[in-house]
Amino acid sequence: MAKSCDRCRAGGRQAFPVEMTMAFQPIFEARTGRLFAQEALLRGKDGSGAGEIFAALTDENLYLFDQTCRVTAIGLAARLGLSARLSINFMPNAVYEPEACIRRTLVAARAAGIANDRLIFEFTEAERVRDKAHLVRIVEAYREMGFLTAIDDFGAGHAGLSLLADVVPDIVKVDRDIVAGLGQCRVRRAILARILDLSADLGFMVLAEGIEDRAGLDAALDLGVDLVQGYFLGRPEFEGFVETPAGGLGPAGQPAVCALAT
Ligand code: G
Ligand code: MN
Repeated sequence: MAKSCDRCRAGGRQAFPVEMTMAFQPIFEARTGRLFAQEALLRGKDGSGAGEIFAALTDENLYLFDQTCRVTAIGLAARLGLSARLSINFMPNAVYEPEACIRRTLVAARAAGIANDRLIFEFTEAERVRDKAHLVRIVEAYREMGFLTAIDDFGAGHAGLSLLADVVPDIVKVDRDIVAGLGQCRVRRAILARILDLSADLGFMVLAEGIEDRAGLDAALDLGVDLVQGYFLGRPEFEGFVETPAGGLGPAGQPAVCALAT
């Protein structure tokens, strides 16, 4: 507990190589084409990718980094007139005590007029989560606070079935390595279909991420995914929002949204 309080007091000044800001990428409802959420993706204020900032992360500044990302994403999204939900990536290893470490996020969300149930927290196991029980505790605490939760990159690395066995989130984001080439690959379609079977049993929504072409979108819609995200529908927008599926999506002469609703 003392540790988390020290970390909280250390907040304020950021010691990262470039000032942080966000790009936002839209997530759409598959059946209606309506905007479901905007995912906040870290960028440098100078337009650089997040690589330089990630390279400067240490055990000491991880907490401040994670807090800065959340507060930046919430503040900027509100200033841009967020109309849907906001999805934020978080690092389980940067959270010590869920209740203590969430305070700045709650303050930022309240100041921005964003209700807790409009915030989604995406977690993954990019580096093997050091303490699975710790992650489960965080997710349970977040749910009690009314946030939505999502497993990111499901099916890649360590973010797999054993993680799902321990925490059933509101949303499972199926990794783009499975979604890419969905239109041409029977094996990938079979995998996605079984994830959808699981979702019917367990009650989570399935999001296909990394949709890059028409064939991939059609295959995902045919299989019945709930949510879609990817360059084909909308690229991350630097300090801005894309709010309708990208042009050229629908058959000629039809508004793009209609094609998604079929
Ligand atoms: O791990 P996570 O899914 O949060 O990663 C988001 C990253 O994925 C961002 O850097 C974003 O630019 C990238 N991304 C989003 N959509 C696509 C896509 O359709 N194809 C590819 N290759 N990358 C994507
Ligand atoms: Mn993500």
